[in-house]
Amino acid sequence: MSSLPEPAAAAELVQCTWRAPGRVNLIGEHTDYNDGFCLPLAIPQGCTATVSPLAEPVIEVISAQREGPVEIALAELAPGALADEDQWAGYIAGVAWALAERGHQLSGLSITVDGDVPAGAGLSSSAALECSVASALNDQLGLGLDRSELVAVARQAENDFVGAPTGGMDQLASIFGERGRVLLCDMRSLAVEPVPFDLEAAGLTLLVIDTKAPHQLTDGLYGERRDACEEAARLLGVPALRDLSLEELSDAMNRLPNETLRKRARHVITENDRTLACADLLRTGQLRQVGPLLTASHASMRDDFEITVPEVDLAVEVLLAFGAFGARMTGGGFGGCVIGLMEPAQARAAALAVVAAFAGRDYLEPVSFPVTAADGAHRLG
Ligand code: GAF
Repeated sequence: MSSLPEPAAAAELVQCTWRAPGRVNLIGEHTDYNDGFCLPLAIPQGCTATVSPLAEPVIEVISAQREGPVEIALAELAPGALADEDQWAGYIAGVAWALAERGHQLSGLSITVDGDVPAGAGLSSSAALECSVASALNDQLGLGLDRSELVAVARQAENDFVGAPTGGMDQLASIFGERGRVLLCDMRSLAVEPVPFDLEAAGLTLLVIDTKAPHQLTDGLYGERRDACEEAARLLGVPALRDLSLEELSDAMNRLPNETLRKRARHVITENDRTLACADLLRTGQLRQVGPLLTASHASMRDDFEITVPEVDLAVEVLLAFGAFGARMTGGGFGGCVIGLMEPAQARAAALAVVAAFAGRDYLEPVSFPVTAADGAHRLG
């Protein structure tokens, strides 16, 4: 009688798969939530999300890396709905929630993810998850969202569903990434300028050392840094620290009431300046010359923003001792990864030297790998 397909048959009709990358931030750390500048690159490691329809009004989340599945009724989809052991699914369910919050009609969906960005290493495994899922849902549900809207959806999932008060750089990099380019991101206007970063042509390696020192963005320390920056901006009478130039630094230092606020503000003001200087050098193909800016950025994160840990400081020292043009921690900090810009011939010896130095101090064994600038979110099938 009815010409409608059976639910099970409908569920088999369509599915789509998208991949979105993690990122390395070349420079411009903790500047994004200060309306400032950052210079990330999308990396080859990423997350693949496959979405297919379900007959039942539920979101089913399956991860190749986790026990599961996790199932949430559409009617119950809200921040706080997930049990403690299912929190990992929040980055995925949160995207569906963000779409619903924006008025998009959801139906039952199965979402399967599979990623190879090391979790908790500061390489934005969470943005890779969110952006692959946002892109796949956009496609599957025919929502017609553009890339800027996808960034906003992914960020809403992270900020308001997962509860990590992050600044948006990671989602921008994951969606807008371009092979052979870093992205100069203006985090006030959200304008993105791809800047050439062809490591192979320059005869360089960007080596990542995952120090295995755990890193988390929901443990309060990240939020504390953010609060301090906002407090400094308020006391200095500007909308955000982005509004202060290097020329205004010494006046700002005189006006802030305590050493902690002075250090936090000095990091952000000098980091914005280093990031713009770095983009200027890269525009004219001077890749080696950015090295000292990377190393200065690390010193600023270590001494002023105070977000490094002994493992990352040691890895940076060893990379520099082994001839890196520049080295720094990348990402939110308090652990995670270090990057070193170096000659390919030096990379292997440097990586082995980091392993040896860590073994001597009883740190966990670090893992290293080179990265290149890769494409942002794209459809696989
Ligand atoms: C994390 C956050 F998610 C970003 O928004 C950014 O603040 C970064 O730390 C530090 O630059 O990756």
